Amino acid sequence: MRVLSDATRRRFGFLMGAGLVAPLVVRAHDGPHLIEAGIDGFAFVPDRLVLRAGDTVRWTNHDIAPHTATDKAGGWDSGRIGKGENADVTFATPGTYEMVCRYHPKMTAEIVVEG
Ligand SMILES: [Cu+2]
Repeated sequence: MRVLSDATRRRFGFLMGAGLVAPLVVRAHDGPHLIEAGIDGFAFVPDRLVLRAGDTVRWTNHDIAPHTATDKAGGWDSGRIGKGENADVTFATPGTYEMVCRYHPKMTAEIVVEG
């Protein structure tokens, strides 16, 4: 088991308290998972996700503005996600995907899909 420094522990505790730590990594082998993620303050939260092929990510938009979760390479797209709405994307193919919002190009994130 990895030993965390006090500073790391404090930071993690802070993030947990702020509700910002989603289940980032899904390691179980008991079938596909649904991973909840958010869009908040014109940012994908979290901005990096590691999942397994077959998993689905559900993005919920907490902003007033609409957003999208879109593969920069054009392989997949959530479509428009309005205020309070959510959209699912299922990742069948392993790889590392750079994600962007089509309406706000500064909103980026990385999706790592393990085989
Ligand atoms: Cu956006």
